[in-house]
Amino acid sequence: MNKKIQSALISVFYKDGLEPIVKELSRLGITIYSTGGTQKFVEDLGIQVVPVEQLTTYPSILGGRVKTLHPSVFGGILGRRDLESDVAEMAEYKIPEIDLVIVDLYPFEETLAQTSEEKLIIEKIDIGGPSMIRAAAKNFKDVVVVAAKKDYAGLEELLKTQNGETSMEQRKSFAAKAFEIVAHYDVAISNYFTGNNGEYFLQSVNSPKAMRYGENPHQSGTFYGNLEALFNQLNGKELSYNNLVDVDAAVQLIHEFPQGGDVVFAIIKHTNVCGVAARGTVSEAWKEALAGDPESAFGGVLVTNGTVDEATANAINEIFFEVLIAPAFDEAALHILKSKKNRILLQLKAEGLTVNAQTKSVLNGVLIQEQDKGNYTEWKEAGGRETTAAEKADLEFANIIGKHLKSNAIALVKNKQLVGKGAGQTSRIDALRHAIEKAKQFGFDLKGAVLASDAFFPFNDCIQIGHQAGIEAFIQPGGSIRDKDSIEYAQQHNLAMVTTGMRHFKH
Ligand code: 93A
Repeated sequence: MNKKIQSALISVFYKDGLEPIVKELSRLGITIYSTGGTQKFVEDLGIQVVPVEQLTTYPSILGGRVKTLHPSVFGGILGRRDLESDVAEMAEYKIPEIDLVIVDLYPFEETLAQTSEEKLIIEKIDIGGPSMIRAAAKNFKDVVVVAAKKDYAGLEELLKTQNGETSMEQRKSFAAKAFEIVAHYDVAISNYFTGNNGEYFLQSVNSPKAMRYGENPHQSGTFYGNLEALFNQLNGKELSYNNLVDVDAAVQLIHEFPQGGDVVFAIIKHTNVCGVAARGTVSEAWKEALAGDPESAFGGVLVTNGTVDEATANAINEIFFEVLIAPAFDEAALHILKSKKNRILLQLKAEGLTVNAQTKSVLNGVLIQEQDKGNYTEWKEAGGRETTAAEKADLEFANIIGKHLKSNAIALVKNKQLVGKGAGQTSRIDALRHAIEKAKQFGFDLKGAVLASDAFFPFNDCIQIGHQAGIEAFIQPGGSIRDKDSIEYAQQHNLAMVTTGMRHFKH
């Protein structure tokens, strides 16, 4: 329902930006109530103001701690205009309606950044301001609330174009922003009291789950979030902190391979893929994933996008692993896999992964970033020849695997099987050397294998070493100022090279 603003209460800490709004209010003949400093600012513009003291019948007391905290103010904001008993009470106590509340809170965070003196900080905890904001936002059916300077422009526009009228939708949208602002403000205060760890806030937004311990037994650990939406746990002990970290890596990887395409099986160790293969059946994919690095697989987290059948269950039952994740398990497979009561079996729900952001703690704060979605922005054949169809399939596969390995990462793939990888190395050459060594250790001939790199080649050394090992097709983002060194090498030696335009650092 549209409502016309007839009165406004303005109480702002910083007065800048207020002038055009006050002028609009005055033009529209809206009664303005204000607190001390704001009152002076408005009067200085030559505009009439009713001091809030006239409503409260009190002066500002306790050094300004109590200015607006009074039934006449809160009654005027909270009174329901369409409720007979509210209207009657407002008349009885002579409470005027307040249709618009504009507040700019005491700058708590700014003060915190400037001083460590507790007395000064505590005085900057605004009580009246957030209370008025909450009251006005609660009564959005009748009241407009502007709770931060950044919303002044929106209000001004609205006053100009709608002549003081607002729709229910607009008032509700202001209310939503207002609650967000107050929530943020309170979190900053709570962080100050709790020592900046934000733990209390996290507890209030998610249901925390204490872990047995963190990464090591002497570290405590807690998980915040919702696993039930993502998995049905069919067997095994409680997921540990480290399990969860690896399960995350496993699920992020398997999401790259939607069901209905290749059947993929992957083995994850310490967040890195140590074995992965795409095949026609789950049991073949498992066999080839394991063959890629049978040594590392021990104790890993296994994941597939296919249904785990009896043959696969029998095969994987022979090795020790912590967790197996799959969208479905055959009855017979479950029976076999459940033979070990600690073994964690997770049935992955299709749409369960809802969080789009990654968080990481750094110093006194938290970094948040979007997840690394997509694999390449372009497919540019920059080498001495075009890639063959088989190479292209392997390059695409390798590129995805490289994205899920810790930087610096090199993935060597042959026939959609990871045959060697180097991950988490401080130099790209080391990552490649390691990858080649692993491939040789498990008997792979790298002739016809392809190589993916998570970031560009600054020199042509990796191409040379790869070429010497038998690799003839490469995929990398490109973008180095010395790209041409590796491209020229590829052209001179008739090697295929694809540049993707998309780097996949993972630190
Ligand atoms: O100390 S308070 O929490 N007590 C109050 O009753 C109160 N009412 C408004 N602070 C209060 N305010 C805040 O005063 C507003 O949020 C605003 O930041 C500031 C505006 O004061 P002035 O108009 O006197 O500059």
